[in-house]
Amino acid sequence: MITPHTAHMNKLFKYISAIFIIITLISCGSRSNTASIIPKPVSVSLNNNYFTFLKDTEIFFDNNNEELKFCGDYLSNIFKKSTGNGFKMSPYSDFKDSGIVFKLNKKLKTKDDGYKITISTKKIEITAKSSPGIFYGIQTLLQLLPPEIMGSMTNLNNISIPTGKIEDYPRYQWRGTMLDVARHFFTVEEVKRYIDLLALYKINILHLHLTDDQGWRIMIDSWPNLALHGGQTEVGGGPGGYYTKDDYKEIVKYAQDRFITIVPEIDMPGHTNAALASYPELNMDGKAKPLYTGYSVNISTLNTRSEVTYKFVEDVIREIAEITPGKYIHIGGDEAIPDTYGESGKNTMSREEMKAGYKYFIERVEDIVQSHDKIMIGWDDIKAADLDESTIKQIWHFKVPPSKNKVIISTCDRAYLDMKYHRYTKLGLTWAGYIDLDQGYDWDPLEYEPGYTEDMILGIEAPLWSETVKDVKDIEFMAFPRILGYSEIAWSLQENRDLNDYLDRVATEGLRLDFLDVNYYKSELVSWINRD
Ligand code: TNX
Repeated sequence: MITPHTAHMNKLFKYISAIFIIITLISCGSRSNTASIIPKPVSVSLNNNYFTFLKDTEIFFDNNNEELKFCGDYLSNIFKKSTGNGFKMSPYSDFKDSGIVFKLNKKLKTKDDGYKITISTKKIEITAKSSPGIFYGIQTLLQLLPPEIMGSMTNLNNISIPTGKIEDYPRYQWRGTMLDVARHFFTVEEVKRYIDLLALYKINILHLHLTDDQGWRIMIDSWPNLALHGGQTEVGGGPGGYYTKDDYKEIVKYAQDRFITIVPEIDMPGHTNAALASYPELNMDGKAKPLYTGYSVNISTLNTRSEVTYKFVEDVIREIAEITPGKYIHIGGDEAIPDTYGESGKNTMSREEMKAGYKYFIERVEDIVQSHDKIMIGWDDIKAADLDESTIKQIWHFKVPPSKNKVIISTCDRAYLDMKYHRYTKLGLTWAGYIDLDQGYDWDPLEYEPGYTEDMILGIEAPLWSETVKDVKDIEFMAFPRILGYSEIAWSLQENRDLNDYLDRVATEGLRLDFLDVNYYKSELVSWINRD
């Protein structure tokens, strides 16, 4: 029997259920509308349908384009490794209505390196102005997939991604990191592994710090002892090593395929003990120095007033320029006025003469770099010289007022990957402070110093000095997950960035890093997701 009371209750029940359904729909909608992507794209709009990858899913692309072919193979190989099944690559003209499509469109409205992804139930289309954009689109796509996709043979079935649209482009053109292969030497394979990981986060610059007091790591044919003698040890006295020119070219090509430019650094006139140990004529007192395996800085300088020095610089820069397709050569220039000089502790120049010699050196080396059609980069110490406007300053510690020279921001208290995360971190140094994920992430390069505008800043670079970093597991521990934040600072719009939202996405990224077998730091700031 239906009493007025039960009728009322039924109505109430329907009403409550309706509200419940609406709330559920709204929350499902918003859940699938957001995605955990690092660096955060400009805009993401996903909905409730799905594209499912099948055994016979094909990639369609302009098969005359080698870079796009690389992109297709790259995506296919990741699937093959984790599911046993890669994708057939087919010419664009064969496309009917379903599959994955890479499309280049020079007129696409986006910034350089930008891309758009449209996902429908039948088709995933990545469009970009040029191939790097397609590669970055693939990285975003990979982050929409289950983390298992980054692992090997994990029995994945029915892999699907939500339909929708992503539009994206980078804030800065320079999205870099630096690896110090001088304090400790890393093999070609170790560097390649690092490059693979960097590529996942749309990083496009790997600066290699190739020479320092403790080791010279690249063969220079006209001065072979640099590598043969100066490369035979490292911090702590280990065996060191050096890259042959073929090794270096292999690294350059491996990086280039992944749209990463290698920027070689030959640090001068300071940080040159390995060179001074290899050739007596480079020393002010004409005597070769012993090899050095400690980690003090400010201990060495080339003789800035000797013509032999400039013959040496010309030969080294020429040989490096010949094997470097990128536009840039970094000449270091940091910490070049030693506190004491020579084995006896005696300087053959006064401090004032050394400062004038430094300025003269930087200006002359700038001419040499430019004569080989390269753009010079130096650490901010080079502001002491009168620089050509094409030269780039890499800011690490000095306050550098805005000038005609573009800058790369690498401030040591925010962006140094060799600083400890906190006081109990085993690896790393502390002189610039502790850098946990918040300190590393929560800053805006534009606010570095008043007076800078966006166009004066090329971008950011996070250096990993390797005094305490000995192998690839150590590299991973110091770089990950911090480097995800640097990739986001360099790529994502400032208004799209938020620390708590970033820390949530790092948690999801932890699952992918697990499948990639990365030895990353489990910051207490992140609520890591337990896989079971
Ligand atoms: C300063 S940063 C250096 C390096 C050290 C580093 C250690 C810079 C241009 N010079 O030589 O390795 O500190 O954190």
